[in-house]
Amino acid sequence: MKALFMLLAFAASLGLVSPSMAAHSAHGQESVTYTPDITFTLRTNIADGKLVFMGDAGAIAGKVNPDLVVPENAVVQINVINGDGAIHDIAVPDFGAKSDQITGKGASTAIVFRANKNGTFEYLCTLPGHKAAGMFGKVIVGEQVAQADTGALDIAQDPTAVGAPVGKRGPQKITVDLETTEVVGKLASGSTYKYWTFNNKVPGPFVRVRVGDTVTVNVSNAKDSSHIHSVDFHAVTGPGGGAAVTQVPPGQTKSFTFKARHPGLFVYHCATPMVAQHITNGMYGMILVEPEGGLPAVDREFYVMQGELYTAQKHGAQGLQEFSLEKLLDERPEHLMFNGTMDALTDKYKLQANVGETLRIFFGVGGPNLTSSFHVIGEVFDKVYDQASLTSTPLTDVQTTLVPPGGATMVEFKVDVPGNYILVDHALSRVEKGLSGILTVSGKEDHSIFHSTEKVDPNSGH
Ligand SMILES: [Cu+2]
Repeated sequence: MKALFMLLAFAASLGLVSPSMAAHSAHGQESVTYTPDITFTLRTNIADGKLVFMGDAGAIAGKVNPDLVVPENAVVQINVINGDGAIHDIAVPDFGAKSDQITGKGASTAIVFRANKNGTFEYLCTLPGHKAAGMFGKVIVGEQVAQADTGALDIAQDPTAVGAPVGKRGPQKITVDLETTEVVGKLASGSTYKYWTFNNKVPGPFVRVRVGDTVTVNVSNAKDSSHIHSVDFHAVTGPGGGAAVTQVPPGQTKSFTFKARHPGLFVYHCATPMVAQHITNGMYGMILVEPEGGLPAVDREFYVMQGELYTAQKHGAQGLQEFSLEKLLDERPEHLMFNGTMDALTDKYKLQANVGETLRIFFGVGGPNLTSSFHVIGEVFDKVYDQASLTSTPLTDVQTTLVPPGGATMVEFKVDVPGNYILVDHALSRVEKGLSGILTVSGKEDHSIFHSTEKVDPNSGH
Protein backbone atom coordinates (compact mmCIF):
# COMPACT_ATOMS: atom_id res chain seq x y z
CA MET A 1 0.00 0.00 0.00
CA LYS A 2 2.75 2.39 0.99
CA ALA A 3 4.76 1.36 -2.04
CA LEU A 4 1.73 2.10 -4.19
CA PHE A 5 1.37 5.43 -2.45
CA MET A 6 5.01 6.25 -3.07
CA LEU A 7 4.69 5.13 -6.65
CA LEU A 8 1.74 7.44 -7.14
CA ALA A 9 3.56 10.27 -5.44
CA PHE A 10 6.56 9.69 -7.66
CA ALA A 11 4.40 9.44 -10.75
CA ALA A 12 2.68 12.63 -9.66
CA SER A 13 6.02 14.41 -9.45
CA LEU A 14 6.59 13.45 -13.07
CA GLY A 15 3.09 14.53 -14.01
CA LEU A 16 2.03 11.00 -14.91
CA VAL A 17 -1.24 11.03 -12.95
CA SER A 18 -4.03 13.57 -12.82
CA PRO A 19 -3.57 16.56 -10.49
CA SER A 20 -6.54 15.56 -8.31
CA MET A 21 -5.09 12.11 -7.83
CA ALA A 22 -1.70 13.59 -7.08
CA ALA A 23 -3.12 16.02 -4.55
CA HIS A 24 -4.96 13.22 -2.82
CA SER A 25 -1.97 10.93 -2.74
CA ALA A 26 0.63 13.46 -1.71
CA HIS A 27 -1.59 15.50 0.60
CA GLY A 28 -1.00 18.60 -1.47
CA GLN A 29 2.75 18.40 -1.11
CA GLU A 30 4.82 18.86 -4.22
CA SER A 31 7.91 17.02 -5.21
CA VAL A 32 8.30 14.13 -2.89
CA THR A 33 10.56 11.38 -4.14
CA TYR A 34 10.42 7.66 -4.62
CA THR A 35 12.53 6.94 -1.61
CA PRO A 36 12.41 9.18 1.46
CA ASP A 37 15.60 10.78 2.77
CA ILE A 38 14.71 9.92 6.32
CA THR A 39 12.17 7.56 7.88
CA PHE A 40 10.81 7.42 11.43
CA THR A 41 8.55 4.76 12.91
CA LEU A 42 6.30 5.63 15.86
CA ARG A 43 4.05 3.30 17.82
CA THR A 44 0.99 4.57 19.68
CA ASN A 45 1.01 3.64 23.32
CA ILE A 46 -0.43 4.37 26.73
CA ALA A 47 2.25 5.48 29.20
CA ASP A 48 1.58 6.75 32.72
CA GLY A 49 -2.10 7.12 31.89
CA LYS A 50 -1.31 9.31 28.89
CA LEU A 51 -1.64 8.59 25.18
CA VAL A 52 1.72 8.92 23.41
CA PHE A 53 3.72 8.23 20.31
CA MET A 54 6.68 6.00 21.16
CA GLY A 55 9.80 5.81 18.97
CA ASP A 56 9.91 2.27 17.54
CA ALA A 57 13.37 1.94 15.99
CA GLY A 58 16.65 3.70 15.45
CA ALA A 59 17.87 6.63 17.56
CA ILE A 60 14.33 7.38 18.78
CA ALA A 61 13.58 3.83 19.97
CA GLY A 62 11.77 3.81 23.31
CA LYS A 63 11.48 7.61 23.52
CA VAL A 64 8.10 9.15 24.29
CA ASN A 65 6.94 11.71 21.71
CA PRO A 66 10.50 11.91 20.34
CA ASP A 67 11.84 14.98 18.57
CA LEU A 68 12.06 14.14 14.86
CA VAL A 69 15.18 15.97 13.68
CA VAL A 70 15.53 16.29 9.90
CA PRO A 71 17.75 18.23 7.50
CA GLU A 72 16.15 21.07 5.58
CA ASN A 73 14.43 20.02 2.36
CA ALA A 74 14.54 16.31 3.24
CA VAL A 75 11.71 14.06 2.15
CA VAL A 76 10.43 12.70 5.46
CA GLN A 77 8.40 9.55 5.97
CA ILE A 78 6.70 8.91 9.32
CA ASN A 79 5.26 5.44 9.84
CA VAL A 80 2.78 4.95 12.66
CA ILE A 81 1.89 1.55 14.09
CA ASN A 82 -1.18 1.24 16.27
CA GLY A 83 0.09 -0.19 19.54
CA ASP A 84 -2.96 0.16 21.76
CA GLY A 85 -6.02 -0.65 19.64
CA ALA A 86 -7.68 2.78 19.91
CA ILE A 87 -8.39 4.98 16.87
CA HIS A 88 -5.45 7.24 15.95
CA ASP A 89 -3.89 9.14 13.09
CA ILE A 90 -0.86 11.38 12.63
CA ALA A 91 -0.57 14.81 11.08
CA VAL A 92 2.04 17.50 10.55
CA PRO A 93 -0.28 20.40 9.69
CA ASP A 94 2.51 22.83 8.74
CA PHE A 95 3.45 20.54 5.87
CA GLY A 96 -0.13 19.61 4.96
CA ALA A 97 0.48 15.96 5.84
CA LYS A 98 -2.26 13.88 7.47
CA SER A 99 -2.70 10.12 7.56
CA ASP A 100 -5.70 7.83 7.46
CA GLN A 101 -7.12 6.73 10.78
CA ILE A 102 -5.95 3.38 12.11
CA THR A 103 -8.10 1.34 14.47
CA GLY A 104 -6.87 -2.20 15.01
CA LYS A 105 -3.87 -3.09 17.12
CA GLY A 106 -0.96 -3.64 14.73
CA ALA A 107 -2.54 -1.57 11.94
CA SER A 108 -0.26 1.03 10.40
CA THR A 109 -0.23 4.13 8.27
CA ALA A 110 2.35 6.56 6.95
CA ILE A 111 2.74 10.17 5.88
CA VAL A 112 5.31 11.63 3.52
CA PHE A 113 6.22 15.25 3.05
CA ARG A 114 9.11 17.47 2.06
CA ALA A 115 10.42 19.52 4.99
CA ASN A 116 10.86 22.60 2.84
CA LYS A 117 11.12 25.21 5.60
CA ASN A 118 13.34 25.53 8.68
CA GLY A 119 11.91 25.63 12.14
CA THR A 120 10.09 23.60 14.74
CA PHE A 121 6.70 22.17 13.84
CA GLU A 122 4.16 20.01 15.56
CA TYR A 123 3.16 16.44 14.86
CA LEU A 124 0.03 15.18 16.56
CA CYS A 125 -2.89 12.79 16.57
CA THR A 126 -5.89 14.81 15.35
CA LEU A 127 -8.60 12.71 17.01
CA PRO A 128 -10.62 14.81 19.46
CA GLY A 129 -8.94 14.90 22.86
CA HIS A 130 -5.87 12.89 21.82
CA LYS A 131 -3.47 15.81 21.66
CA ALA A 132 -4.71 16.97 25.06
CA ALA A 133 -4.12 13.41 26.31
CA GLY A 134 -0.48 13.66 25.24
CA MET A 135 -0.17 12.67 21.56
CA PHE A 136 2.06 15.38 20.15
CA GLY A 137 5.73 16.08 19.51
CA LYS A 138 8.14 18.15 17.44
CA VAL A 139 9.49 17.94 13.91
CA ILE A 140 12.69 19.98 13.99
CA VAL A 141 13.85 20.99 10.53
CA GLY A 142 17.30 22.32 9.69
CA GLU A 143 19.32 21.07 12.62
CA GLN A 144 22.40 19.04 12.10
CA VAL A 145 21.60 15.42 12.79
CA ALA A 146 24.23 14.23 15.24
CA GLN A 147 26.31 11.56 13.55
CA ALA A 148 28.58 9.30 15.49
CA ASP A 149 31.82 8.76 13.61
CA THR A 150 31.97 5.03 13.77
CA GLY A 151 35.40 4.67 12.23
CA ALA A 152 34.04 1.65 10.38
CA LEU A 153 35.41 0.47 7.05
CA ASP A 154 33.76 1.53 3.80
CA ILE A 155 32.92 -1.81 2.22
CA ALA A 156 30.57 -0.56 -0.56
CA GLN A 157 31.69 -1.81 -3.98
CA ASP A 158 32.19 0.75 -6.76
CA PRO A 159 29.70 -0.11 -9.53
CA THR A 160 32.14 1.14 -12.19
CA ALA A 161 34.85 -1.32 -11.12
CA VAL A 162 34.19 -3.67 -14.03
CA GLY A 163 37.72 -4.33 -15.30
CA ALA A 164 38.88 -4.09 -18.91
CA PRO A 165 37.04 -5.82 -21.78
CA VAL A 166 38.97 -8.80 -23.19
CA GLY A 167 38.58 -7.53 -26.75
CA LYS A 168 40.10 -9.66 -29.52
CA ARG A 169 42.84 -11.31 -27.46
CA GLY A 170 43.36 -15.06 -27.37
CA PRO A 171 43.22 -17.32 -24.30
CA GLN A 172 45.67 -16.49 -21.51
CA LYS A 173 46.74 -17.51 -18.05
CA ILE A 174 45.05 -15.30 -15.42
CA THR A 175 45.64 -15.06 -11.66
CA VAL A 176 42.88 -14.01 -9.26
CA ASP A 177 43.89 -13.16 -5.69
CA LEU A 178 41.11 -13.17 -3.13
CA GLU A 179 41.62 -12.26 0.49
CA THR A 180 38.82 -13.23 2.87
CA THR A 181 38.33 -10.77 5.74
CA GLU A 182 36.04 -10.15 8.71
CA VAL A 183 35.66 -6.42 9.23
CA VAL A 184 33.29 -3.97 10.86
CA GLY A 185 31.88 -1.94 8.00
CA LYS A 186 29.53 0.99 7.73
CA LEU A 187 25.98 -0.26 7.01
CA ALA A 188 24.14 3.08 7.03
CA SER A 189 24.80 6.44 8.63
CA GLY A 190 25.08 5.68 12.33
CA SER A 191 25.09 1.90 12.04
CA THR A 192 27.67 -0.80 11.41
CA TYR A 193 27.83 -4.53 10.73
CA LYS A 194 30.54 -7.18 11.00
CA TYR A 195 30.89 -8.06 7.32
CA TRP A 196 32.75 -11.04 5.94
CA THR A 197 34.22 -10.07 2.58
CA PHE A 198 36.39 -10.85 -0.38
CA ASN A 199 39.02 -8.06 -0.58
CA ASN A 200 37.17 -5.81 1.91
CA LYS A 201 34.33 -5.02 -0.52
CA VAL A 202 30.76 -6.26 -0.89
CA PRO A 203 30.30 -7.66 -3.45
CA GLY A 204 33.87 -8.90 -3.96
CA PRO A 205 35.95 -7.90 -6.99
CA PHE A 206 34.47 -8.23 -10.48
CA VAL A 207 36.63 -10.85 -12.17
CA ARG A 208 36.80 -10.58 -15.95
CA VAL A 209 38.25 -13.32 -18.16
CA ARG A 210 37.80 -14.81 -21.61
CA VAL A 211 36.47 -18.22 -22.55
CA GLY A 212 39.46 -20.56 -22.86
CA ASP A 213 41.48 -18.71 -20.23
CA THR A 214 43.27 -20.75 -17.58
CA VAL A 215 42.48 -19.12 -14.26
CA THR A 216 44.42 -19.65 -11.04
CA VAL A 217 42.52 -18.60 -7.92
CA ASN A 218 44.47 -17.96 -4.70
CA VAL A 219 42.32 -17.68 -1.59
CA SER A 220 44.10 -16.15 1.40
CA ASN A 221 42.27 -16.02 4.70
CA ALA A 222 43.37 -13.02 6.78
CA LYS A 223 45.35 -13.76 9.95
CA ASP A 224 42.81 -12.05 12.18
CA SER A 225 39.82 -14.01 10.83
CA SER A 226 37.89 -16.14 13.28
CA HIS A 227 36.42 -18.45 10.65
CA ILE A 228 37.43 -20.73 7.81
CA HIS A 229 36.48 -19.34 4.38
CA SER A 230 36.49 -20.66 0.81
CA VAL A 231 35.26 -19.88 -2.69
CA ASP A 232 32.85 -21.58 -5.08
CA PHE A 233 32.90 -20.15 -8.60
CA HIS A 234 29.79 -21.03 -10.60
CA ALA A 235 31.97 -20.76 -13.72
CA VAL A 236 34.10 -23.70 -12.58
CA THR A 237 33.65 -27.29 -13.63
CA GLY A 238 35.12 -29.22 -10.71
CA PRO A 239 34.56 -30.26 -7.07
CA GLY A 240 32.52 -27.65 -5.23
CA GLY A 241 33.34 -25.07 -7.89
CA GLY A 242 36.67 -24.83 -6.09
CA ALA A 243 35.23 -24.92 -2.57
CA ALA A 244 36.31 -28.54 -2.06
CA VAL A 245 39.97 -27.46 -2.22
CA THR A 246 39.84 -23.99 -0.67
CA GLN A 247 38.61 -24.42 2.92
CA VAL A 248 41.25 -22.01 4.23
CA PRO A 249 42.01 -21.56 7.96
CA PRO A 250 42.97 -18.07 9.14
CA GLY A 251 46.45 -17.02 8.03
CA GLN A 252 46.72 -19.60 5.22
CA THR A 253 46.36 -19.64 1.43
CA LYS A 254 44.94 -22.30 -0.87
CA SER A 255 44.76 -22.36 -4.67
CA PHE A 256 43.24 -24.09 -7.66
CA THR A 257 43.36 -23.65 -11.41
CA PHE A 258 40.43 -24.01 -13.81
CA LYS A 259 39.71 -23.61 -17.48
CA ALA A 260 36.90 -21.11 -18.23
CA ARG A 261 34.92 -23.35 -20.56
CA HIS A 262 31.54 -21.58 -20.60
CA PRO A 263 31.04 -17.96 -21.52
CA GLY A 264 28.62 -16.17 -19.20
CA LEU A 265 28.22 -14.07 -16.10
CA PHE A 266 28.61 -16.21 -12.99
CA VAL A 267 28.28 -15.72 -9.25
CA TYR A 268 31.02 -16.77 -6.86
CA HIS A 269 30.58 -17.08 -3.11
CA CYS A 270 32.07 -18.52 0.03
CA ALA A 271 30.98 -22.12 0.58
CA THR A 272 31.95 -22.86 4.17
CA PRO A 273 29.30 -23.98 6.66
CA MET A 274 26.97 -22.31 7.44
CA VAL A 275 27.09 -21.23 3.80
CA ALA A 276 24.01 -19.00 4.01
CA GLN A 277 25.64 -17.07 6.86
CA HIS A 278 28.88 -16.57 4.95
CA ILE A 279 26.93 -15.30 1.94
CA THR A 280 24.61 -12.95 3.82
CA ASN A 281 27.61 -11.48 5.62
CA GLY A 282 28.94 -10.34 2.24
CA MET A 283 30.91 -13.20 0.71
CA TYR A 284 29.73 -13.07 -2.90
CA GLY A 285 30.81 -11.53 -6.19
CA MET A 286 30.78 -12.23 -9.94
CA ILE A 287 33.06 -13.46 -12.70
CA LEU A 288 32.40 -12.55 -16.31
CA VAL A 289 33.65 -15.05 -18.86
CA GLU A 290 33.54 -13.17 -22.15
CA PRO A 291 32.93 -15.08 -25.37
CA GLU A 292 35.56 -15.27 -28.11
CA GLY A 293 35.95 -11.79 -29.62
CA GLY A 294 34.53 -10.18 -26.45
CA LEU A 295 31.17 -8.62 -25.75
CA PRO A 296 29.83 -5.94 -28.11
CA ALA A 297 31.10 -2.47 -27.18
CA VAL A 298 28.83 -0.24 -25.09
CA ASP A 299 29.40 3.23 -23.64
CA ARG A 300 29.24 2.30 -19.97
CA GLU A 301 29.21 -0.83 -17.88
CA PHE A 302 28.14 -1.26 -14.26
CA TYR A 303 28.53 -3.98 -11.64
CA VAL A 304 25.57 -4.32 -9.26
CA MET A 305 24.73 -7.08 -6.79
CA GLN A 306 21.78 -7.50 -4.48
CA GLY A 307 22.25 -8.76 -0.92
CA GLU A 308 20.36 -9.28 2.32
CA LEU A 309 21.27 -8.79 5.98
CA TYR A 310 19.57 -10.57 8.85
CA THR A 311 20.08 -8.57 12.02
CA ALA A 312 18.64 -8.91 15.50
CA GLN A 313 18.04 -5.16 15.48
CA LYS A 314 15.34 -3.67 13.32
CA HIS A 315 15.99 -1.84 10.08
CA GLY A 316 16.95 1.73 10.94
CA ALA A 317 18.47 0.94 14.33
CA GLN A 318 21.70 2.72 15.29
CA GLY A 319 25.01 1.23 16.36
CA LEU A 320 26.44 -2.22 15.67
CA GLN A 321 23.87 -4.53 14.09
CA GLU A 322 24.22 -8.17 15.12
CA PHE A 323 23.56 -11.22 13.01
CA SER A 324 20.32 -13.14 13.73
CA LEU A 325 20.35 -16.85 12.90
CA GLU A 326 16.62 -17.06 13.56
CA LYS A 327 15.79 -14.43 10.93
CA LEU A 328 18.22 -16.00 8.44
CA LEU A 329 16.51 -19.38 8.75
CA ASP A 330 13.09 -17.73 8.47
CA GLU A 331 14.35 -15.78 5.39
CA ARG A 332 13.21 -12.49 6.99
CA PRO A 333 15.93 -9.93 6.26
CA GLU A 334 15.94 -6.56 8.03
CA HIS A 335 18.05 -4.94 5.32
CA LEU A 336 18.40 -5.38 1.57
CA MET A 337 21.00 -3.54 -0.43
CA PHE A 338 22.80 -3.06 -3.70
CA ASN A 339 26.62 -3.20 -3.44
CA GLY A 340 26.92 -3.78 0.27
CA THR A 341 25.47 -0.85 2.21
CA MET A 342 22.24 1.10 2.54
CA ASP A 343 23.54 4.09 0.60
CA ALA A 344 26.10 2.45 -1.72
CA LEU A 345 24.23 3.32 -4.92
CA THR A 346 22.08 6.22 -3.69
CA ASP A 347 24.76 8.38 -2.11
CA LYS A 348 28.29 6.96 -2.04
CA TYR A 349 28.31 5.99 -5.71
CA LYS A 350 25.65 6.95 -8.23
CA LEU A 351 25.53 5.41 -11.68
CA GLN A 352 26.19 8.24 -14.17
CA ALA A 353 25.54 8.39 -17.91
CA ASN A 354 24.80 10.81 -20.73
CA VAL A 355 21.83 10.97 -23.06
CA GLY A 356 22.43 8.85 -26.14
CA GLU A 357 24.71 6.33 -24.44
CA THR A 358 24.11 2.60 -24.27
CA LEU A 359 24.55 1.08 -20.81
CA ARG A 360 25.19 -2.44 -19.70
CA ILE A 361 24.49 -3.66 -16.17
CA PHE A 362 26.03 -6.85 -14.87
CA PHE A 363 23.45 -7.69 -12.21
CA GLY A 364 23.62 -10.59 -9.81
CA VAL A 365 21.99 -11.76 -6.62
CA GLY A 366 24.23 -12.82 -3.75
CA GLY A 367 21.21 -13.23 -1.55
CA PRO A 368 21.34 -15.81 -0.09
CA ASN A 369 17.57 -16.25 -0.27
CA LEU A 370 15.44 -13.78 -2.19
CA THR A 371 14.81 -13.73 -5.93
CA SER A 372 15.08 -10.25 -7.43
CA SER A 373 12.55 -8.74 -9.82
CA PHE A 374 15.15 -6.40 -11.27
CA HIS A 375 13.74 -3.21 -12.79
CA VAL A 376 14.93 0.31 -13.60
CA ILE A 377 12.14 2.82 -12.99
CA GLY A 378 11.50 4.93 -16.07
CA GLU A 379 13.44 2.67 -18.44
CA VAL A 380 12.84 -0.41 -20.56
CA PHE A 381 15.65 -2.92 -21.10
CA ASP A 382 16.44 -3.05 -24.81
CA LYS A 383 18.15 -6.39 -24.25
CA VAL A 384 18.06 -8.91 -21.43
CA TYR A 385 20.55 -11.76 -21.50
CA ASP A 386 18.19 -13.97 -19.55
CA GLN A 387 19.85 -16.04 -16.78
CA ALA A 388 23.06 -14.29 -17.90
CA SER A 389 23.30 -16.66 -20.86
CA LEU A 390 25.59 -14.84 -23.27
CA THR A 391 25.31 -17.45 -26.00
CA SER A 392 21.51 -17.32 -26.35
CA THR A 393 19.67 -14.66 -28.31
CA PRO A 394 18.80 -11.94 -25.79
CA LEU A 395 15.21 -11.05 -24.94
CA THR A 396 14.22 -7.63 -26.22
CA ASP A 397 12.05 -4.85 -24.76
CA VAL A 398 11.72 -6.13 -21.20
CA GLN A 399 10.38 -4.21 -18.16
CA THR A 400 11.38 -6.47 -15.25
CA THR A 401 13.55 -9.55 -15.16
CA LEU A 402 13.84 -12.31 -12.56
CA VAL A 403 17.23 -13.08 -11.06
CA PRO A 404 17.48 -15.96 -8.60
CA PRO A 405 19.93 -16.17 -5.71
CA GLY A 406 23.23 -17.41 -7.09
CA GLY A 407 22.17 -16.19 -10.51
CA ALA A 408 22.71 -13.19 -12.71
CA THR A 409 21.52 -11.26 -15.71
CA MET A 410 23.11 -8.89 -18.18
CA VAL A 411 20.90 -6.04 -19.40
CA GLU A 412 21.52 -3.32 -21.97
CA PHE A 413 19.59 -0.16 -22.67
CA LYS A 414 20.10 3.18 -24.33
CA VAL A 415 19.31 6.25 -22.24
CA ASP A 416 17.36 8.90 -24.15
CA VAL A 417 15.96 11.28 -21.53
CA PRO A 418 17.85 13.14 -18.78
CA GLY A 419 16.81 12.51 -15.18
CA ASN A 420 17.19 10.16 -12.27
CA TYR A 421 16.27 6.53 -12.77
CA ILE A 422 15.94 4.19 -9.83
CA LEU A 423 17.26 0.65 -9.74
CA VAL A 424 14.90 -1.53 -7.72
CA ASP A 425 13.76 -5.02 -7.03
CA HIS A 426 10.10 -4.56 -8.02
CA ALA A 427 9.09 -6.45 -4.89
CA LEU A 428 8.88 -2.87 -3.64
CA SER A 429 8.53 -3.50 0.09
CA ARG A 430 12.27 -4.10 -0.18
CA VAL A 431 12.81 -0.42 -1.00
CA GLU A 432 11.68 0.23 2.58
CA LYS A 433 14.52 -2.00 3.77
CA GLY A 434 17.15 -0.06 1.87
CA LEU A 435 17.16 -1.58 -1.60
CA SER A 436 17.56 1.14 -4.23
CA GLY A 437 20.13 2.71 -6.51
CA ILE A 438 20.18 5.83 -8.64
CA LEU A 439 21.18 6.16 -12.27
CA THR A 440 21.63 9.83 -13.19
CA VAL A 441 21.38 10.64 -16.88
CA SER A 442 22.57 14.06 -18.04
CA GLY A 443 22.07 15.79 -21.35
CA LYS A 444 19.53 17.46 -23.61
CA GLU A 445 15.85 16.78 -23.33
CA ASP A 446 14.02 15.28 -26.25
CA HIS A 447 10.41 16.40 -26.05
CA SER A 448 9.36 13.92 -28.70
CA ILE A 449 10.19 11.13 -26.20
CA PHE A 450 9.04 12.69 -22.92
CA HIS A 451 7.36 15.99 -22.26
CA SER A 452 5.37 17.58 -19.46
CA THR A 453 4.42 21.10 -18.44
CA GLU A 454 4.84 20.01 -14.81
CA LYS A 455 8.11 20.78 -13.10
CA VAL A 456 10.34 17.71 -12.85
CA ASP A 457 11.75 17.56 -9.37
CA PRO A 458 15.53 17.78 -9.82
CA ASN A 459 15.84 15.55 -6.77
CA SER A 460 13.39 12.97 -7.98
CA GLY A 461 14.86 9.63 -7.30
CA HIS A 462 16.47 10.95 -4.18
CU1 LIG B 1 33.30 -17.52 4.33
